[in-house]
Amino acid sequence: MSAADVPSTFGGCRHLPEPKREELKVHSRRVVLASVLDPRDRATRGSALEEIQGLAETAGAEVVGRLVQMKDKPDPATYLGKGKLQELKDLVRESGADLVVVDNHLSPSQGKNIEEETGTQVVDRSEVILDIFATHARTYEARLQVELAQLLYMRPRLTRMWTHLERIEGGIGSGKGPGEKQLETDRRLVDRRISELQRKLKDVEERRERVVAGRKGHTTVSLVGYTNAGKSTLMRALTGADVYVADQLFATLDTRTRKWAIPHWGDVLLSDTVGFIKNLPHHLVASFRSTLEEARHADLLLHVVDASHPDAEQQIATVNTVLKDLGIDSQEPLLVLNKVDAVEDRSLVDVLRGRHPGSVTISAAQKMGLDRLEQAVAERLGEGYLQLDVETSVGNGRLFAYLSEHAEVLGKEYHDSRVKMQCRIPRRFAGMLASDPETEVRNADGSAFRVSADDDDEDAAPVNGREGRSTPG
Ligand SMILES: Nc1nc2c(ncn2[C@@H]2O[C@H](COP(=O)(O)OP(=O)(O)OP(=O)(O)O)[C@@H](O)[C@H]2O)c(=O)[nH]1
Ligand SMILES: [Mg+2]
Repeated sequence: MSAADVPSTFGGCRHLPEPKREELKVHSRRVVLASVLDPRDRATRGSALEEIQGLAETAGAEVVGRLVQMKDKPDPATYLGKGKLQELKDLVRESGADLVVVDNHLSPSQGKNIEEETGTQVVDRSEVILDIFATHARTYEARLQVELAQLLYMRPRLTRMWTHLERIEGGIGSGKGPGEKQLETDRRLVDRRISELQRKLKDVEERRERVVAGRKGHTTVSLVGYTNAGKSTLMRALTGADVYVADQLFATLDTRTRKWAIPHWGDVLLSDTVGFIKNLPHHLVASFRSTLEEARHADLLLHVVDASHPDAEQQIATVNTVLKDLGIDSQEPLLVLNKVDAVEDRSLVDVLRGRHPGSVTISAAQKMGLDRLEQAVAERLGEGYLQLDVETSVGNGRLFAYLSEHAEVLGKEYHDSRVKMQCRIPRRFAGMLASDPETEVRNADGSAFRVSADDDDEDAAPVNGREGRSTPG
């Protein structure tokens, strides 16, 4: 097959009737994987192509060849060096491949140059991920997010699609050639669709923000982590939720939330989220902002790690970087070392635990260590709470309303016209209790409760309702 017969991504695409990228690029293709690896990056040398192979196979491809070049930096024009490019061309021919998958981000011109050299269509890592996302998107929201990410990826590549036409048909100094006109039309179409998608997503986001805000009175915990770490398996083990589990990358794209009853603590809402991966296209992360809204507002993040993976440490670092990029790094997540059943050499787990003090080891699949996890979660959640004895008159409706909104009442005793309650309350809401003249507040050990700077929240309504937003009651 010649290059001209192949519907190209980077090079000779003639038609772009719809600014949508609906067709899958990688599915049922025979692919050769190619990667440029920095020789200093010894850690990943052995497993260099494993992740991209997993991605390509999840996207439905058959891998028929692999090629790695050790080089400080990819070639700016052709990605691979000259000799390797020739090798790639031979490999493509010998293996009967019809697609080259490059394990990096390619500039539009790099992609086009490899296509011209090898006579085969080329896609990069981002496009494989986009393909998987497109296949796994189930909800309206996920579909909007994926289409937006696809168009944002495609837009800068439109230019290249038309330059060759320009060369063939564009007149010298005679205004705009057909390629350029077509390009303008396509860009306008793409831009219009991008705005439309952004508008629709904004609506979805606002709806989600309302849902998240509605959970204000509940404690929320979110599962985050590298893709395939076992987040959904853990969600299932803890809540019995019927979430999708698969040995696939990006099995989960939508956030699911379920009730999780933690012994000696109570109910919390647990959310499963989209997994992360290294070199995740930035616009893709941005498109999934609303899905990650739950994680942003969570009281606690559980960072799930596949402890049996040889690159576990690097995956932990990647997840931390993505969380930081998304601005979800105000709290230290609780590290959950999962799949310990699959680790043959236990000393590897000990190394991970040593490097990450406070982490918990579990096997979500075999439901091992879940009680320890629950205990650790209760402890971490408890850090943000105070246990207090609150005594007031039985007619203090405003106080009861305040407690029912912000606290959990663990016990109650009546003495004539007084009532004494044991409460668990987030620190930030505790300060306001002490401001109510009818109420006496003590710590659980009986000592007098004093307000510290941490225990005060400017947003919290005063219990006596004399100023600011008043509590109902
Ligand atoms: N051996 C072992 N396998 C596990 C364990 N937990 C999960 N798995 C397997 O790991 C694979 C991925 O599990 P998922 O729960 O889908 O992973 P995820 O983190 O939700 O993945 P994405 O949604 O793709 O980001 C599945 O094949 C699970 O059966 C475990 O504790 N031990
Ligand atoms: Mg999942």
